[in-house]
Amino acid sequence: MSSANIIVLGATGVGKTTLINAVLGSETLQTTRTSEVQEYYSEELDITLVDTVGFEPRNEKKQVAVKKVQEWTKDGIQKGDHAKSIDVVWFCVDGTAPRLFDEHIRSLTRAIRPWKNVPVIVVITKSYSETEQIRNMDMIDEAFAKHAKAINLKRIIPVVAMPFVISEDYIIPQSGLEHLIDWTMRVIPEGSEAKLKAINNFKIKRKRMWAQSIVLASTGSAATIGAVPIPFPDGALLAPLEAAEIRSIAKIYGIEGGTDSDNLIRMLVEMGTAGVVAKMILNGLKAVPAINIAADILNAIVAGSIVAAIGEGSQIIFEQIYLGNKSITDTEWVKNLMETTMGKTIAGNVDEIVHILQNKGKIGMSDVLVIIKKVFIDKK
Ligand SMILES: Nc1nc2c(ncn2[C@@H]2O[C@H](COP(=O)(O)OP(=O)(O)O)[C@@H](O)[C@H]2O)c(=O)[nH]1
Ligand SMILES: [Mg+2]
Repeated sequence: MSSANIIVLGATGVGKTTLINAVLGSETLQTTRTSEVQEYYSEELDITLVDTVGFEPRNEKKQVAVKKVQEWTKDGIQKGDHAKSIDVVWFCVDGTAPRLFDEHIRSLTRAIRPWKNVPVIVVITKSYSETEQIRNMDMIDEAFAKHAKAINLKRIIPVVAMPFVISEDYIIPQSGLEHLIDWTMRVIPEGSEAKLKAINNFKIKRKRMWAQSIVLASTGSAATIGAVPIPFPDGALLAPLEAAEIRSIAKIYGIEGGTDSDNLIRMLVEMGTAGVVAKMILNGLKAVPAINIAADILNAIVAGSIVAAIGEGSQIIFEQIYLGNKSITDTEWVKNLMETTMGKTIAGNVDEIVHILQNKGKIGMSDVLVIIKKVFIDKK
């Protein structure tokens, strides 16, 4: 039995399930499965997130979501069964279409009525635009002001649960999720102090996971851009993509918006585009006589591998800075670490790619990402 249940409410399509997946990641243990209410237990945080069927649009009389929540919590109320209590509510609002129907707030009030004073956190999902975030927060503040007696609103938190790829050189990474966890743990009635360590571990693991999803998205774009049937294209071709990748990972680690971080990011991009890495991979692959693959496929593998290796190296560097083990201005260290990481990663992984290629026979574009993902990303 977990120490707290967090129930996730809001309209259909606002991103409740995506949010839960992003917060809990692969360590999630799904303990129930009905179509209306699903419980996910996090061992790490010792909390259960409860996913619900969405509130219906205006004027819908059935109130399925409200009924299901009330049903789910019945034992909690009548028998004092803590496993079915509500300790915190995440009320989700879509940041790209933040029409906050008064009906939805009223549904929320009904659904949680038995839980007097339960803390409510409003989560603005899909908060891709920072200017809209501010407008949305004001609007939500105002909408909830009318319900101040019925709803114990603690905080409004904008989040991005999944990276949003706008174009090949523009990715909006995850954000706000740690803030959400911090506030959630803070408003859970007791025991949150003792969990500080667990929360920190949780954050580090999640950041790694989020960084990996950025690397994966970038690697896919790189393979597509790189697939040209000429001797390996100019490294500059990948520069905008690498810059977006590095910047997004940096942002996950809170490294952004200063001269020092700009310099660091610029340095990493320069290292990536210097072409040394590309040559290493290319030579490694071409040196194997048994392989006879088309130039565009070869280039796609090389481009994907470069971007995967840069992403991996950057993640390690940003994590060390985030943990306070290294300083952002320690450029010597960054340079050395990036060189060794990329060298090691690539040397090791090229062998593995060669091995896969040798055993695979005909390789198509669709195999490229699968191979790179398997070699660079999955095994970590
Ligand atoms: N890129 C991106 N897509 C999101 C995010 N949150 C939700 N979505 C998308 O929005 C849609 C609805 O999300 P879902 O979690 O199923 O909503 P639910 O009905 O509230 O559970 C899905 O297509 C998600 O992929 C996000 O943070 N980033
Ligand atoms: Mg859902």
